[in-house]
Amino acid sequence: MVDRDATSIYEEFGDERLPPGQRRTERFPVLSKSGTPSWDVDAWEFTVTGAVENELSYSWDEFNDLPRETQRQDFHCVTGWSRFDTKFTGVTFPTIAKRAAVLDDAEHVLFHALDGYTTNLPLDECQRDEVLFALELEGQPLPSEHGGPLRVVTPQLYAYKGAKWVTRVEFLAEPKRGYWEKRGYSNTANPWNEERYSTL
Ligand SMILES: Nc1nc2c(c(=O)[nH]1)N[C@H]1C(S)=C(S)[C@@H](COP(=O)(O)O)O[C@H]1N2
Ligand SMILES: [Mo]
Repeated sequence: MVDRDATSIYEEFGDERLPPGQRRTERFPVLSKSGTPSWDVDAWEFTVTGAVENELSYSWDEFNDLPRETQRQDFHCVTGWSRFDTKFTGVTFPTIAKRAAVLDDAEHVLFHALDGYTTNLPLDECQRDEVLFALELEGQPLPSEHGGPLRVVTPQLYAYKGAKWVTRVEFLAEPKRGYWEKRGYSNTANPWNEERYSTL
């Protein structure tokens, strides 16, 4: 059962569901900068910090009590593969942003992860229901190599914008570059415009 079919969002950006220069795969490759970090259910904490009225902190049990939905999404990796019809269950970004009461001067977001990875996005790009903090893949707990226990997915953008093993969301007035954005990958990362590399 899917609450939201997000596989048609490409219609906002292009005529083809498969973005230019991508190959479709049925597999789900793993791409991690430095392997899978370990985590401990008792020590795990998810925090929301920065330009918000309410800084938030959730334990694993508390995060699991948040309202969630199941979506069918496509997944596009900047290295050239796309995986269609992937079922993720999680908490939408707007659900979290609303609880934190994001301040007016917040315009950017930096996601932080257990492996030291970071990735940045404009707030507008995050404030859509398809941006999910995913807890499950195909109805099962998210496998650790794919970012379990919790990852972000951004089906409208290349997948490096979705931090695996996410533990902190930082709201910012000024943009800050994340791990790949500092290393030459695009800040904007729209697959239908082939925004793979930074032009600056
Ligand atoms: N924490 C963290 N998140 C990450 C990465 C990473 O190395 N660390 N890699 C990114 C990249 S480049 C991609 S393509 C996707 C890969 O997700 P997958 O391994 O589930 O396919 O995760 C993204 N999120
Ligand atoms: Mo990637």
